[in-house]
Amino acid sequence: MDIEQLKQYILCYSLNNCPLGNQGFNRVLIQLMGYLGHGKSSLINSCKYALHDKEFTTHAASGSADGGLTTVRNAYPLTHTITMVDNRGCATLNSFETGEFYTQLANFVPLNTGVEWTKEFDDVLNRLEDSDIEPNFSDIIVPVYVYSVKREIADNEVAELKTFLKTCRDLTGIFPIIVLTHKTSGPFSKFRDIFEGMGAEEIFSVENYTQEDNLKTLGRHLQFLNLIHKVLLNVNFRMSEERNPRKERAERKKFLHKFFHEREVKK
Ligand SMILES: Nc1nc2c(ncn2[C@@H]2O[C@H](COP(=O)(O)OP(=O)(O)O)[C@@H](O)[C@H]2O)c(=O)[nH]1
Ligand SMILES: [Mg+2]
Repeated sequence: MDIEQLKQYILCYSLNNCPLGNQGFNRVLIQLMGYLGHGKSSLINSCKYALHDKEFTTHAASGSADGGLTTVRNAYPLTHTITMVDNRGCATLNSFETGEFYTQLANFVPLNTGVEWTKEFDDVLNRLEDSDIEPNFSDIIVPVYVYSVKREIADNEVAELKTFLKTCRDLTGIFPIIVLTHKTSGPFSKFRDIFEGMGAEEIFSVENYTQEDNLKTLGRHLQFLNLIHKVLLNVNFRMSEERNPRKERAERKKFLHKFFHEREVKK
């Protein structure tokens, strides 16, 4: 596909055209995860720029220190079917942070509203129950993990990340697609090898468009369009089988209950 065909494929993508129909899903939710400052917001801005091609605009505020306790899990529609979600970043991958990530990934935290991070077991359970008031089961979730190659990575961190990524796979049925950012500022091929060793199936290295440097080139645009295209290929693969959105939501909820229960027991 050339760049125009690629754009058209993405812009016209509809779950209704899947071989078995939409099966009750109406949205592809690209869920971005990753440490603070690794380029999640910039990736959203870059994808929107590559797809819509107007002037570069900062949709997702980038570079701000959002280390507070409350945050908004912002959703940015790319097309009528595809939405990117800027999940709250974290600083480490301890069981508290991963628990918050899994809850966001499983779609049990509402979009576009302020969200308190919860440490207490009761609060965690209450939040899961509250999510049943307006349950969301019509999103097909695709996890994307963002990592900046400017950062060092320690051996114990590799082990933690491997477990984390595999859990994300179990939760969504898709191994997180890896996006290595700042590719011209670090040893991206070293990180490719590391993530491949963790079981990653798809690894993209990108230089995000930023306020400072948003000179549009074909290769740079293609990085982001190819990423979105790969997301849709994963969705097509999942949608080629019979699915039950309500049941899948229930499975995710059971998973979270088990995770938080085990964490509480350890504590
Ligand atoms: N040169 C370069 N800068 C980037 C890239 N990705 C993000 N940045 C910059 O890194 C900083 C943090 O990025 P941001 O998107 O806010 O990270 P987030 O916290 O994960 O959302 C910002 O100043 C961005 O402009 C990249 O691929 N290349
Ligand atoms: Mg951000």
